[in-house]
Amino acid sequence: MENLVLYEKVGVIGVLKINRPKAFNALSREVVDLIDEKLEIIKADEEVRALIVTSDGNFAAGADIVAMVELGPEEASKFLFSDTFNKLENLGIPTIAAICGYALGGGLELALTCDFRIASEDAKVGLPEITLGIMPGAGGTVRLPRLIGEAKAKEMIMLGGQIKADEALRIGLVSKVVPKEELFDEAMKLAEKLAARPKLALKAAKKSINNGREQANAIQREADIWSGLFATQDQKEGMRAFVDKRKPQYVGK
Ligand code: DAK
Repeated sequence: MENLVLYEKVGVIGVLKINRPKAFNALSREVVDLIDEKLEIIKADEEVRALIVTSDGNFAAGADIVAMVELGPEEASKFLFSDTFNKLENLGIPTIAAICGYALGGGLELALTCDFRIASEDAKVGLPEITLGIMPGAGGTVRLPRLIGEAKAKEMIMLGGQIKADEALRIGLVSKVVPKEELFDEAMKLAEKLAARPKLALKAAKKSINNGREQANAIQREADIWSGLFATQDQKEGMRAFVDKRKPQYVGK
């Protein structure tokens, strides 16, 4: 069977790779569970001093729409992503998302849980959930406005468009843009720099910055609002239209 999530250590740097290229690395339940398993391994490994989260080709085109289409609100609320995303956000070591190609929906939300984001020139990022009749539900409405400001976040979330790497850099969504072939080396360079800093001070600084957010309730409330949308006809229509490769016809119900 295909290994959907790869993990290796390069010296003291952990490298976590999503490996579902045929579906543009869409995050199925299985992919998220495997990420969670790897995070537990990383948490328990005192040797790992920084983590790079990346993929080849496309970072991740969001949660698996095919798996979500027919979910009802209760099932949607059990479709847990946030526990894993919160685990990544609160990892005691620095984390870097190295983004190439598409980072959309849950894919961008995954990158938002990392401490740093570096993009390749071909990266396109966005939260297109609104175009599917839903909204971001794995931290996007909470983490994105904090990072880039409410007005720009509302534009991205409420219009659902994609932005290119240079625009992502301009608005502070990523901290660096490099040619695609240099992306991994650039992430590695940053990881090694961070790994050379004193680990207890680094962990404390990260914890203190994250503590200032007090966002746990907001993330849970977001998930509740998100799963409520699975009772609407528009969610079914939006996701069915994606699967059928046609334009959705929304009715506002
Ligand atoms: N899910 C499933 N399959 C996907 C996918 C996705 N998100 N994105 C792409 N694919 C699949 C396509 O169906 C297609 O498969 P085949 O037809 O070849 O079998 C293949 O990948 C290539 O896609 P396209 O043929 O569409 O390729 P294009 O180059 O034309 O377009 C694209 C690439 C990435 C722009 C397009 O595929 C696209 O728009 N994808 C959907 C992007 C999207 O809407 N993402 C947001 C999904 S919603 C939560 C849990 C999760 C979430 C929130 C909360 N809780 C538990 C609270 C997250 C939700 C989302 O992420």
